[in-house]
Amino acid sequence: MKIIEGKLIVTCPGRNFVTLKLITDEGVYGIGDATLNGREKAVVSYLEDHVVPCLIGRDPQQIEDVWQYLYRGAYWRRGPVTMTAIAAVDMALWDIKAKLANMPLYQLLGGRCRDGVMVYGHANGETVEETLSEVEKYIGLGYKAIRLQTGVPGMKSTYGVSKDKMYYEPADNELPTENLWSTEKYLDSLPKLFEKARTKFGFDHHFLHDVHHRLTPIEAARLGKSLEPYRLFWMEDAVVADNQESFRLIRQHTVTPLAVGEIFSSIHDCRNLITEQLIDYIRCTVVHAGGITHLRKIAALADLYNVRTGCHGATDLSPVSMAAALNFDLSIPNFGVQEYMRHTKETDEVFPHSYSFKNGYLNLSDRPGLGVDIDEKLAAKYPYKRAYLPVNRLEDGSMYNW
Ligand code: CS2
Ligand code: MG
Repeated sequence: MKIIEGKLIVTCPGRNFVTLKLITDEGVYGIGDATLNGREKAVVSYLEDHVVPCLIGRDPQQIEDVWQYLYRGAYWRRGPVTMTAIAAVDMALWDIKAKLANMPLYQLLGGRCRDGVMVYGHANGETVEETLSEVEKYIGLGYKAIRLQTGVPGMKSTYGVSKDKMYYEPADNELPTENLWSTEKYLDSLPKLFEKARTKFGFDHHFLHDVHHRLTPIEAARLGKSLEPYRLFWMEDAVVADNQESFRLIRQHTVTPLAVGEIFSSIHDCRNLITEQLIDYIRCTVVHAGGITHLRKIAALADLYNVRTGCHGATDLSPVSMAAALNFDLSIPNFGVQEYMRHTKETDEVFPHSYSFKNGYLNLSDRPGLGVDIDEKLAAKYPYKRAYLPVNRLEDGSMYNW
């Protein structure tokens, strides 16, 4: 069996997605997500110009060998562009293998470890009251876990808080918009949100919060400590993790569980965080951390140190990534939670998929492969539109911290 073609499909049904389709001489094909938010075309070129030519004629069944060939063979290792490109190939190859086996991928990965995948949704509002009424909606929909974000009083806009609710899109402009940030105002206001949330809803639901890398280690330590009475499921991305050592300082001061890793591309980005037990949840994803093959190695290392997974699942991860993540989540022992930011109707139509939400859990059907496809004709109706995430400045105009 041979790979005869590698096609890149770029589409923008509300936001940009890059998909790799690998076609074999026997007609079976596999798809992989290759979307890197705001840097989409860099991955398209990496795949089209440098990876696909090396795949033509290769046996798609040799997944590990292809992974090693692309990772070691390039000489230039790691980094988000490289690892997203490798991830797309890896997902497509697992899709092919599972279709050949006529099984959903999670069966090939060892079978189910759980009945469903607990997911968390995003409740966000400009004010505490607005956020709480969003939380109520999510509880009404059956969610067991909810992320709470609220506007920082006195700041014009806050990342993660938008006017649209169930389907908001963080990459909001063709050039980066600029937000202002005040750590002091944030640290004063956030504990009040969780105090009110626990008073109103009690302790039956998991509550999470994303700091989006805005703090220094000692500020993060203070925040973790002040949130302890509200028993968060996790505090995410409290600091940038360029220095893995930063987490030692946070850890010394608080028992609020810590999550990090959505921007990591390799096991080496989190090796110390895991082996020194400095975090509780690792958020690496299939698409940005080298695919299913590499993510399973990260999860296996994490399992040795009681670190559970909590894969990134924002809207910039396509339904192809979501399907791949769910196969992974179902089959590993140390799964924690899966982020689930819903896609728009247009996106769901371009990527018909076999996962569905019920009572706080996502689940997959028995469809062979990853359980997701791409409608190429429909995809062609939505041309690429440049879009970026916002940037942040402190009130004095500097970009220090993150
Ligand atoms: C966020 C995302 O979902 C999350 O946890 O951090 O909004 C993230 O900033 C984007 O997915 C970046 O592409
Ligand atoms: Mg995040």
